Amino acid sequence: KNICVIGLGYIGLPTSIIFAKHGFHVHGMDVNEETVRNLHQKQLHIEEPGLHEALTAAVDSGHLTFGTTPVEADVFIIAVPSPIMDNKTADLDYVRSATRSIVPYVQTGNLVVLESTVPPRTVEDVMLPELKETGLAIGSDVYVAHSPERVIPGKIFKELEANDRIVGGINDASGQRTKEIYQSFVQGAIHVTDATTAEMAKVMENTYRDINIAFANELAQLSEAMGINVWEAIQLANCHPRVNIHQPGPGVGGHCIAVDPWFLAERHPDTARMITQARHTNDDMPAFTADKIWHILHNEYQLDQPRVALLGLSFKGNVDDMRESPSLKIMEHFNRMQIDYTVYDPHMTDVRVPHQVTDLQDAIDGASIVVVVTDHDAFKAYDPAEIGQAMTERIVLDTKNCLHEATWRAAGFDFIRLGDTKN
Ligand code: SAJ
Repeated sequence: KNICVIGLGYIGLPTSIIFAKHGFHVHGMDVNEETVRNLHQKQLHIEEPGLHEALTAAVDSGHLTFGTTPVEADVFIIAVPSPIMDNKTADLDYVRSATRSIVPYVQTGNLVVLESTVPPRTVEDVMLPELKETGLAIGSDVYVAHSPERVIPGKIFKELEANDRIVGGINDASGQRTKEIYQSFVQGAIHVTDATTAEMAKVMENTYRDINIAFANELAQLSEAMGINVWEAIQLANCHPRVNIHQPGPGVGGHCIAVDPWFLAERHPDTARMITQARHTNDDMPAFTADKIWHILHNEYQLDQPRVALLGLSFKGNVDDMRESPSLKIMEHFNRMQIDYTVYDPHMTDVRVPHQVTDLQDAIDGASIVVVVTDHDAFKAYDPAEIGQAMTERIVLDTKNCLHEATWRAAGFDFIRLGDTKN
């Protein structure tokens, strides 16, 4: 069978590769000409373990081609962005235009699958009206389904195969046909339902995480006020067989968990009260973190001309993605509070980020405090004795509870943790 994948980002590209690996002829298309030009030369625009090798193998096998327009195929898979707009409603223009772009190519017997995460009812209310333009009977000539991606960046290939998959058809025939396609590589169970329930289930997963993280962040703030180490307390509470509290931190980043809850809240804000509150709680964490740093510098240590070495730019450990990163928001607060800083990330540099240095040494030279906001493995491996030598003071703030406290203390550091005022 032939598959045409629309959108070659974090989801579309690995999905194209995995279908190609399992014997399908896949044509991946993206409207970004540079992306396609690079892929022709087997060059990547994203970082993901195993991606380059897998891309090379798929292209060399002759099963994977790329272009900037769709082609005729048996199956169309849409994996385009569905971001949030400033008014906290979903921007569905990419989904709409991707659907529109395949209309001239869709023929009787074809299947169209949406993988992008979207507000419930998007397949029914946004995609189907576009697909009607094919003039074909929707549901009997053309089959349509939502099969949301659920993979975590950093482990995409593993999770594509291992995770259970939800398939939501606009009717039974659409669901069954979609299941058959994904069965080629999914080792987890494939659960078939209707399109709107599938959309809801996917958004619920990320909202569950967001609410649970907001709860942890609230507990961190309460713990600071009460002289408790929240990390220790959470660990103890999680010993209970039915408790699984998530981890606090400087905020929730990424393009999924910080976005998808709004897809539930947008049409019914008065009902989605807990969801909306959790979003605000998590969105307030960068300000809470920046305030804490200001307090450390000016009230606790009363430093003359303090400078912060901010470690971490990407939104989570070991990835090179800074979308919605708490680090960016903390820097905005630093600018407003006139806190002097440099930022360093071993996984990424971005010309749009001011005060970014490409060398650890430049970040710590003359710094008064090291603040870790991303739990990169590289940071855990640092030698605090060496770092301390370059600094004017030895203060470290660990917002992710990822550093080894005893080692830093042994190197003469005052060790401060977010959510911890014990002792
Ligand atoms: N975070 C915390 N505390 C935690 C867990 C995470 O503060 O206990 C923060 C992280 O530091 C990060 C953010 O939340 O800033 C999100 O990170 P993540 O690793 O939890 O999730 P994502 O956004 O990379 O991927 C999520 C995953 N969803 C779930 O785990 C339910 C992934 O499976 C989805 O495919 C992905 O969203 C998506 O595309 O929707």
